[in-house]
Amino acid sequence: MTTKKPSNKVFPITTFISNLPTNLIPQPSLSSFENGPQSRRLVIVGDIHGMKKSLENLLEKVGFDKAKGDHLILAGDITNKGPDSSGVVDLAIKLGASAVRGNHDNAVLDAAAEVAANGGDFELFKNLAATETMSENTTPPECLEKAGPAANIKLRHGPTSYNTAAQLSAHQIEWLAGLPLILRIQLPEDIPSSLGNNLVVAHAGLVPGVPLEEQDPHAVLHMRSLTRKLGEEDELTPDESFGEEGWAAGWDRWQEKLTSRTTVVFGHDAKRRLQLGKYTIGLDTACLYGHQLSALVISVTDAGIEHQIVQVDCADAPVVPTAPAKEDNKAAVDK
Ligand SMILES: [Mn+2]
Repeated sequence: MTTKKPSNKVFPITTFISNLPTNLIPQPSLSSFENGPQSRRLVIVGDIHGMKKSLENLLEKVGFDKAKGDHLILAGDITNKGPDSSGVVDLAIKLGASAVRGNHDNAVLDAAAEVAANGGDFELFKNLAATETMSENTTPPECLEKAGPAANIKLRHGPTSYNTAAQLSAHQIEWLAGLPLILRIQLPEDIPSSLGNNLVVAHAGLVPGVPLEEQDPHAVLHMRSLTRKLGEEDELTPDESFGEEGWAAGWDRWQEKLTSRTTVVFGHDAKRRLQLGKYTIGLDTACLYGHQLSALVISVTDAGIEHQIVQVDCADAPVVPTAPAKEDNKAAVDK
């Protein structure tokens, strides 16, 4: 068995980009009068990572009410690492939430598929992955000695992803697998908007100047910064490292050059916490590590489209952060 893991893999994509259905998009009160509730809001929540109590507290603080037409959108990394991924997915399904896939959701899906393709024994994979992280002097669990040929499996993930995958039901896995990587939201036009009219949700980021359809799926799940190709001023490549500035700064500069501008709502960058750019809103405020869980709440009034940030303190048992460099080497897929 080797400890070297294959490079990051994107679990098969059923939908790369989806459009939020028109009936879920907040409309000015006059036009929505005949079509349904007038107080529709979009509530977009950053990286939850199975922190269910924090999510419940945030929805309570927002006054989230599905019956009044509020719609929940999750910006990816809904699952993994935290205490109750299954409970969070259950709640998302119950509330009819929309969401995009995060790199951790992707890892959980891939781990589930890997276990299923190799006999379906989650306990074995959890133990194998845990053994990889043990010191050389540690005796492997008895079940591994009995595993025989199965112990030659080259693991694609760390123990956390197998643990989470084992907790999710087939229905929950199916829901996660069906999530798009990019969610496009066309806000009402011809009314003032604090966000513009084109809104996109993507977990990690997008490369400026590249059409949504041509974005690299791996980068959409993992990127944090942009690298400029030497001598090619407009050629930017996505990078997973934090870089001197986040990709969002480059996105904001690019939008200034355009007539039709797009605001991106994203997560993934817990280190930079809340990011309020001109055309970028970063919502990963490190709830997993004991900080805050954040929501972007978009409402439409007669005055136009307005948005605000609502936050709660972490209400779940936090996870101790690992040093990024060390984690990079250990389990590239699970960052
Ligand atoms: Mn992430």
